[in-house]
Amino acid sequence: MQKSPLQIARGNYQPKLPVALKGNVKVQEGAATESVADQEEIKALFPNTYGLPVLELVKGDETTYPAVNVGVILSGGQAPGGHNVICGLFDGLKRLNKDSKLYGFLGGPSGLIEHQYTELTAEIIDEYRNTGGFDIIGSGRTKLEETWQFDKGIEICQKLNIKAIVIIGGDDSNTNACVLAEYYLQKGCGIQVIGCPKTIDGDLKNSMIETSFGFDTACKVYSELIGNIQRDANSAKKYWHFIRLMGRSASHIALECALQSQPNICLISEEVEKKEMTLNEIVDGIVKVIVNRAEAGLNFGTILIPEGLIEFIPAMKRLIRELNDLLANNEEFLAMGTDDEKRQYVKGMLSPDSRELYRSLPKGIARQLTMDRDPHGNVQVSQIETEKLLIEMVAKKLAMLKGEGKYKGKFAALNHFFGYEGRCATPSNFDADYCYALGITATYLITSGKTGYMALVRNLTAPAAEWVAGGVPITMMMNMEKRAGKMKPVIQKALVELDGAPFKYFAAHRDSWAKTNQYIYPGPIQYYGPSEVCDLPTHTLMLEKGVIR
Ligand code: FBP
Repeated sequence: MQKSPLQIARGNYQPKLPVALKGNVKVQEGAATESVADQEEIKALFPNTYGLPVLELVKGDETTYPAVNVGVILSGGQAPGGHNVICGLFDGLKRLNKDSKLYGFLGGPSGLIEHQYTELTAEIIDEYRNTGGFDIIGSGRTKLEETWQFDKGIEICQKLNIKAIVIIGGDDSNTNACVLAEYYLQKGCGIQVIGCPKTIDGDLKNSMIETSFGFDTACKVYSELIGNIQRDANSAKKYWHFIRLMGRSASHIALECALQSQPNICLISEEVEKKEMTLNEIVDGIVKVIVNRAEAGLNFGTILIPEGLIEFIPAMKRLIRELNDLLANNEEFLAMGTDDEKRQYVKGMLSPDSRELYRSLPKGIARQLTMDRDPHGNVQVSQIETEKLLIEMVAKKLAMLKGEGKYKGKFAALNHFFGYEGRCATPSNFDADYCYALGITATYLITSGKTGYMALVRNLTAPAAEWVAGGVPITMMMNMEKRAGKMKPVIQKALVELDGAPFKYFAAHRDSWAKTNQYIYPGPIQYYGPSEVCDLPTHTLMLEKGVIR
């Protein structure tokens, strides 16, 4: 297979390892833990995995390890660095005992249930070192949550003599990893389950997990593109660019990209919700900036829009909730032939306020709101073209103002959506190093017999050598939330905190970014060169840790 020079060079890159993971390592137990909320309920649901201590990997004595077979699963959306978690796991296992084996379950969690797997050999692993994507074994969104699925997992693990499963996934997949760990303990089948924090969305973080892997690379790719667009906008001086960014519900990606590129506007869904803003108020805010810039002769600019925005507009949220309930397993709706038929049906079923809102939406957006849900029953926000909706509404408002003589500028808009462009990018040094360390860490959690833990690597704003590795009990991150009408134990999703340092920094600067051009052009990810160019973590992390202010 032909490779680019960068592919070849990255294949030879040796991820930087924390000192704690070099040489002989032992697991040190810290204090017992509690879940972040709803302690009694979580304890009752997880009698065997609740209250476990936080773990830290420290220098240990020379030990011999028996060979162990491990299975690995990639779950959910792609995130740069996934391959390196697997490479770290493979190298870690082989380092401790060359007879250990790593099996990859194919196509995500369904591979475990359907017994689709492959043994990952050194030859395969070497092809994927420091590469983006999840193609080494594929990923999927099947939810692992029913006992028959867990039992199918036992069957294949017994057949392959697998002692531990590593699930690389987001908050929902890690919640399910913990349910699986608990079930296997209750059954006494001797299969451990370890999770790893993955998602470009950046919403799997808390007091123990500083960031999920993939967020760094994805944001750097999007920020490069935004910077390039800003340079173009500032050169041509004729377009407003409406740029929607992936990230599902949370606005971490949009916020991080704003911090890296300083656009004229960046909407933050969490703020929209807090201020209970309507769609019209959001549009008015954008129009105000456009009118002001036009008065200064600047008929161009950039606007970042988090993909989950519309779910945070209270009236929209109500409409989406009604649609979720209405469309769940609705055979009648699915059988309808035309979009018009479906639209009429939906209108007939909604409450008066939601009906009014639904009717006011452009047909395309209304149709997107009724498209297939994801396996968790959520609207697939990546399919909803909010940027086009905003362009249409802003254009209308500006035309009205023009008619009234209140706007004399020119408005030409272009829309963009950045998501899939960044999810499989070659991992930045940060993600390559972080993920490899997570994989090695998972190895030690397995060899020390732990289960129900998430691999943990902390102190990430320091040089990689000083990173701290260990494990956090997944139950510690859980609370009870309503999902599909039922209270369930889940890992708390981290949304943008409006009193957190990243948002505060943005809020303190956004007015001046709106008025004048203070664009930053981050340029492409650099893999080789000075550390201050190549190894920097995200602005979000550096602001959160007080490394920058
Ligand atoms: P995960 O939460 O599984 O990591 O997925 C992240 C994500 O890229 C979201 O940002 C996006 O909304 C979604 O996946 C898109 O899903 P799909 O890959 O199914 O189109």
